[in-house]
Amino acid sequence: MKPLIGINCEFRVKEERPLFSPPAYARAVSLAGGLPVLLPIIKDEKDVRALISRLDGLVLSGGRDLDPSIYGDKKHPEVRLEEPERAHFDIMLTKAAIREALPILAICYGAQLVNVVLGGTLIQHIPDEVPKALMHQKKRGDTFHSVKLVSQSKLAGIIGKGEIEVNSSHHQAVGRPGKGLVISAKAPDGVIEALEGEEFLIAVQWHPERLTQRYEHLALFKALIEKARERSGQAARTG
Ligand SMILES: [Mn+2]
Repeated sequence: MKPLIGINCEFRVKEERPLFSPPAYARAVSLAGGLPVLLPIIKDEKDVRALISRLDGLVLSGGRDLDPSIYGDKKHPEVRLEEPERAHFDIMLTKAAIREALPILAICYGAQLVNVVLGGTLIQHIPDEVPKALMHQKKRGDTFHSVKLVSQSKLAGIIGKGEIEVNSSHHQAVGRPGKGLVISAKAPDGVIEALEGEEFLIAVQWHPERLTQRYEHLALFKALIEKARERSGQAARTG
């Protein structure tokens, strides 16, 4: 059986179709051998935990900005807040997934979400807080910057290289890493581009789902699905 991989959705209450997921996430999960399923916004915490117990892995997708009050900061004028309903659900989902050691691949806002849930902080607006910062805020296309992977990190093991080219579509970044998280990649300007934690928790600031034609980016999804498959096999034997 293919492992079941949950993907959280974007949510824009004022739009005609408020709940949606850019197709690249589900496509990347499928390409890597997983069965993708989009997750709606659920308000009941018990139901969120029940949902997590049915999944074999999780992709935390991109989004807007988290409320800086969560990590004890005042809001920068460039901050564009995520819908509170989505942020609330995402925080419950992430906490439950980490508690259950569900394999997680966290992307962009998803990486920032994981960091904040584990008590870390964010840089709210890179151009104002990082001296001589690169341009990280390209929306689309093939604009890249390089990232250096920390040797011996899980990420470097998955990717099999010390340096790769990534896309970049973020104006925020990880500040202080949360509890149990270590830095696994940085951009040349020092911006943290990836974190990793215990079990399988890989968080990247770039968008590997848009770069699956390059094996080093598809490799992140393949690693997630491999872990999810191992975990579901163990559950089947013990449960
Ligand atoms: Mn970047």
